Amino acid sequence: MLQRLMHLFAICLACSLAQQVLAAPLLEYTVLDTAEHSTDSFIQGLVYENGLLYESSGLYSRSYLVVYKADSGEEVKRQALPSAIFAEGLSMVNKELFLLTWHKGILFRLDATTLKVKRTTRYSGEGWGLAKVGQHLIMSNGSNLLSLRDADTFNELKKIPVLENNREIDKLNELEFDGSDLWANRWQTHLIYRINPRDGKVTGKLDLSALYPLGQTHPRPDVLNGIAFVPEKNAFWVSGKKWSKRYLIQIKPRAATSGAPQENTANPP
Ligand SMILES: [Ca+2]
Repeated sequence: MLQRLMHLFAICLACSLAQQVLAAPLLEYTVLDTAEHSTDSFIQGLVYENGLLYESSGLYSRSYLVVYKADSGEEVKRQALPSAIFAEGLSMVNKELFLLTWHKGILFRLDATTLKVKRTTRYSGEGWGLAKVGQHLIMSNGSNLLSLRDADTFNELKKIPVLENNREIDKLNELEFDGSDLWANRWQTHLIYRINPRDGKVTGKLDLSALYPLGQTHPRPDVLNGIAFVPEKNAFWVSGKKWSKRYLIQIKPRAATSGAPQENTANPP
């Protein structure tokens, strides 16, 4: 009996070690800049274009869009959204903002300058994150299945399962594309996954637990959210729901090893 248990233990240990070896590498990063971020913002989507950050903030009766200068934080434009919607992911296609809603199944398409709604499109299921990937859009819905969509009609073209060493990575939330890789944060964690958008394979991950504003108590900071790629600096602005800061981070090219990532608090995506 003892011999059998020892054998079983050895198998479990070997499997555990194999999983660690085969897991996507933990990426290192450098903080290039730190700026103020509104603690009113239940940040969902974050998009950068030509020096401006476009941010969507969620919650019913409190959802809004805001545009501000990335360097100074100076507000350029703000638009409250209908009280019945819970704003979610945000992306930009040809000067038009695409905004998802959590449960309504409505995609809002807004003029990126005036923030006025130009038209709406329906989709099925929940809306979480959104990013422009080449000529298409990729949308998350809280599962491990990303949805590749036509950027004009918003029709689904295919589903992309996200896998890390054959393990499904679900709760994928805010998305960002940097020209070659797709980045997705996993809701309720401090992790951002680097994903090959063609096959859904995880090729690396970032643990941003060190950026969580532990010293901030009023209001209590919620989860990591919001990723916006800045091509001029080859870096990303990242922040979180009700965080008082946003951070410009640059990924270091080499991989590193580290301990297990931390989980965080629960709230809507
Ligand atoms: Ca984004």
